[in-house]
Amino acid sequence: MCSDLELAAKKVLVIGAGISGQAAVRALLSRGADVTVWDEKDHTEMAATLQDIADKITVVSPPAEVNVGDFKMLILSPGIRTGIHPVVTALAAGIPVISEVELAYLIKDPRIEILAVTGTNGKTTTTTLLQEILTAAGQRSAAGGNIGTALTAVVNQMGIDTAVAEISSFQLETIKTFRPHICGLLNITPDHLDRHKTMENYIKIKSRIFENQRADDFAILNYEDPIIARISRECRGQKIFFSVERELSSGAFIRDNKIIIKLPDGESMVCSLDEIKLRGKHNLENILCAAGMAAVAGVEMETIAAVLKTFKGVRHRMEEAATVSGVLYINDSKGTNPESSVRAMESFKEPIILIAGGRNKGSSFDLLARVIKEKVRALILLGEAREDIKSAVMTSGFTNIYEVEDLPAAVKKAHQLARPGEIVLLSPACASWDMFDNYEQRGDLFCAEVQLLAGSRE
Ligand code: UMA
Repeated sequence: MCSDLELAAKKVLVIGAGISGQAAVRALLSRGADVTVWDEKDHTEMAATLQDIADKITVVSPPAEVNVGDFKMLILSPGIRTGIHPVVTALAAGIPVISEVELAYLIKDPRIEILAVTGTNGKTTTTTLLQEILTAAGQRSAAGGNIGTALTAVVNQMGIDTAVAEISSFQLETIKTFRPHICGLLNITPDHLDRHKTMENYIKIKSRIFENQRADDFAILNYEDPIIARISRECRGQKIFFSVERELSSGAFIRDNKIIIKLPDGESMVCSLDEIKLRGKHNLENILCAAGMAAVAGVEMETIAAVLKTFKGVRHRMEEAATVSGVLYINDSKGTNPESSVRAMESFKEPIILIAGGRNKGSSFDLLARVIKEKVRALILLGEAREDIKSAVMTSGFTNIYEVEDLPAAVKKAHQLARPGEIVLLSPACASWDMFDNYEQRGDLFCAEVQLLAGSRE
């Protein structure tokens, strides 16, 4: 649709000057585009992040207006809703509006293969694991997308053959031609409904991961997810299912405590479940998805097994922060929706002191409340959503609740309450955006506070 030549001197408006916007700006500039950046943040703050290219771009933020009609294309950062003023104006005027991920797809060297992972939970673990497997197999790959490095920056770098892309619903909302050769779809449960409004709309957006696939592409799909089972009918690629519950006639599954991959060219045993480091059924799903994608990409079973035996997971996802006075502190700041936090709690047999709360993204806390009743000894709540969680939890009959103002106070409270052998789990079930820039910042602060506790014990 849009080759390098077409971008030369083309007037492009990039909306949002965060990680995605900056990567888009740099990729567009290197192809000769005439770039303007719009952001709600004021100029001075933005100038710092774009300092080295400030003289090559135009930067606009309110109260200054941007004349959308001047542009031939808009590139949206994922955090930008399509309902905001410049986007609505562009759409009404018929100006193409695409996500930064679509831009990455359009500008990439056609030899770079895209392997994409989406789903409500488990994306980062699966993406990271898959990329590590590809690296172990000697493939030149890099991970990008919702994982913290913009996909545009990844495909813009020299010397890679494969981009492993973690893709969010925000990024899929405004794709046009984005077509991963192999995609993995982990699960679909309610999330981001404050933005996507209805579950049906969220499902529709998630299913866009395979909307441009053709018969020679592959989709690795969770057999046990009823929503995925339904939308998989629309998939035109070759469908390969994975299941942690049952043996499948083909695909990735567990038999006699062993991971099996059965593809048209034969069946292989990858490794025994006792040999893998990650805990929890949800992680087994992530493993089957990554292993299935790697197998389809041609990686040998021995290589997949070798990585599975050493892979310990990703930061901020069930990360062991420290053990203090016999209490294990777990940073699961990436638990940004109720289902994710439920999975985290279900991974432990020990009593849990749970720290939860943040910004509600339109979720119901009913299931979370039921699992809290079953698994949690004390609940510490903070952030905007604390009243919503409190009321759901009290309805379930759980009353050992403490409310605090901020995360350091939550860690202190947890330290007072926890007994040796128990778990202190930060798994907020909410976005971080009421108190932090992102979940990484929230997790880092948690780990730092836990380290202070550990230091004071020495
Ligand atoms: N901004 C506006 N107006 C708005 C919203 C944002 O002007 O209405 C501006 C902000 O002032 C800021 C910039 O846009 O300067 C931020 O853009 P952004 O929110 O799209 O964030 P990026 O820094 O570009 O990071 C994004 C993803 N963030 C979101 O989707 C919210 C990152 O995912 C991703 O890693 C990064 O691109 C690189 O691809 C984070 C995330 O929270 C991890 N994702 C959500 C999630 O996982 O639940 C979807």
